[in-house]
Amino acid sequence: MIAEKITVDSAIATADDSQQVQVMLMLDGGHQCEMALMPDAPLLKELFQALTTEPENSESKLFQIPIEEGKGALYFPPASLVAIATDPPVSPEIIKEPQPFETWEDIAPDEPVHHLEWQLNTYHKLEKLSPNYGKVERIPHVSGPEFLERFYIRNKPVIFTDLMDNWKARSLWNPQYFKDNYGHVTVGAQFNRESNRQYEWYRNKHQKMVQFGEFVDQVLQGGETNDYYMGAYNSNFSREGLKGLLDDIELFPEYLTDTKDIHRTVLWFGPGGAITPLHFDPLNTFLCQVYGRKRVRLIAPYQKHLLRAYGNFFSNIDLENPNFERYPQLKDLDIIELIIEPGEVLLLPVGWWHQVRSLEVSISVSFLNLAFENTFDDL
Ligand SMILES: O=C(O)CCC(=O)C(=O)O
Repeated sequence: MIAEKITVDSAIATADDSQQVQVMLMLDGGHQCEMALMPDAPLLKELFQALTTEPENSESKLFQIPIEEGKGALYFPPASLVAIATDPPVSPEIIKEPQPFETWEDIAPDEPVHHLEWQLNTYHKLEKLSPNYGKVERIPHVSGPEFLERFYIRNKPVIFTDLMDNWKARSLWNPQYFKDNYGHVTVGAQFNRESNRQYEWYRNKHQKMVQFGEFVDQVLQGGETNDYYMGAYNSNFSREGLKGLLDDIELFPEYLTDTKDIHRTVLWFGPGGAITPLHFDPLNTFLCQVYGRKRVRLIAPYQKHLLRAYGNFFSNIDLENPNFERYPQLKDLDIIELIIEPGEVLLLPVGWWHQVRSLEVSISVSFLNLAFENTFDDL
């Protein structure tokens, strides 16, 4: 093909000649086309864009450039532009290929939060395909790495049946033992819980100090009730007078940090009928059942949006009496119900909702000092 030079109608540039840039376009087949443009002319940007776009990504458009004082026009597709020469050189800003994601953020709104719910429901649906869905395994202890792999990192509850076999507490602890050996010690417990459904949220109002012996009498004589409980936040393992109780429990060397941590170990003691309302913990914990049995109702974290959560960790839903009329979404809730027996240890994985009822007078210990990463983002 014969090389041809076309001079373009400079009417497309502005009148201020001194600022104009002389632009020479080299086209396929040796054609050249010369024109004068302002350095910030949109056409100049588009030409550079055509030059830097891969042919397969270039739009199916034609450049149309007036020639011969507007009597004619030169048409060419972006892909036929081979090079651009300018005098003087133009700023790199004009040459820079546009970054699609810089502009995408401006035009795409944030995803509505209900899209997260779609994702959570999808995980739930997939999990339900498993024949083991909703079952919590009961197993003898496994090595630390196996526990990590099979349960901890998978955020999967499990019950260990033999972890407490070497605990003196298993044979020693009962209400009478507490009274006989620690009855004189002042301990923390919650009272008057039946006057207020949100007794965990308003826990400070209900927390009182009492002689351990008096509390034992109340538990033994009061029958089934949720009115008083030595539950969360009692700090009783930190009390000097109760230090002896720590000698009766053992750490799980493969799963827990290697010293007894009085600030991250909790003593639970109360009558049948004591209820810890529905909540989740922002870390993994072990609930170790020493005496009596507890019913635990569990809800997987991906059902959180059904639970009317408040105060970061709590829910207004009572899993023992779900109010389907008021909260119709509860029909989609899958409640995993299990009973932990004396000597069993339940891993309550981070984020799992749980509501716990003591089925009879009950004593438990929970550990928060797991040996694996157990600190997560603040809520
Ligand atoms: O045993 C209980 O009453 C509740 C235990 C519990 O909720 C927990 O350890 O987080």
